[in-house]
Amino acid sequence: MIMETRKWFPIHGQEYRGVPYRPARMDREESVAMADHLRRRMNERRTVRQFSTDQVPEQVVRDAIAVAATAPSGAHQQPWTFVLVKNPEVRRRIREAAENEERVSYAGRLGDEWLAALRPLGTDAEKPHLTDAPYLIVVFQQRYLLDEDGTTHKHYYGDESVGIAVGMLLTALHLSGLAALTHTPSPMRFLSEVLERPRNEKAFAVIPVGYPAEDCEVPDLVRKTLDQVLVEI
Ligand code: IYR
Repeated sequence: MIMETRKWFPIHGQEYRGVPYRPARMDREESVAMADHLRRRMNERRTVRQFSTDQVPEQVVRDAIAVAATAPSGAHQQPWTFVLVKNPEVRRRIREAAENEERVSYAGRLGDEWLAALRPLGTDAEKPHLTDAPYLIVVFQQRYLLDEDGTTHKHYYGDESVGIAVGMLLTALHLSGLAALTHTPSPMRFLSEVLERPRNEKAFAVIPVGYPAEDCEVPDLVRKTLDQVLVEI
């Protein structure tokens, strides 16, 4: 038997090679019911900033990352790295560095208009979720591909690709019963240092994952209605 080793990425410049794709068509009722179910379930998702320190099943977190890694990406370059941080000491260092940046941000670096936009969320420079939540998923964007021999290849639509992957990650975590926060301390360069990432990667978001604290509150916000976001032509 010939064992074919498939590379994770076509050799640069490889010609197109198609394989059949024939997913079974879902029947109409099943499709409508699933869409309605997902809409309701996803409407229950809230960004959580107060986490319980309770452990969550690691397999659920790993599977959610595997879901994110199925995201479509520019030229199928899959320009993402997910760093799963469980170590309390590393989480403590991330919290300390993030709070140092956030203090400067909230003290005025963000500017009055931005601070006013954040007021309804009730956020501040204190980031206890970074040490309370049992996991941090730090998502890095590979700005370019760095080969083992040091050659680089341009990545296309990196922001969009990683944004889509993060959306899928948040969806998978929520549907698996876990709470998350999309945290973007700025600037995020300290994450590359603390987590010793290579020079082609830049931090995209820090996502604490866990269960909401027993006394968790979320801001009293409303979502736009479908009418407000959908234009039909
Ligand atoms: N990065 C800061 C500020 C912040 C910015 C936005 I835009 C938010 O939606 C929420 C917070 C922080 O994490 O507090």
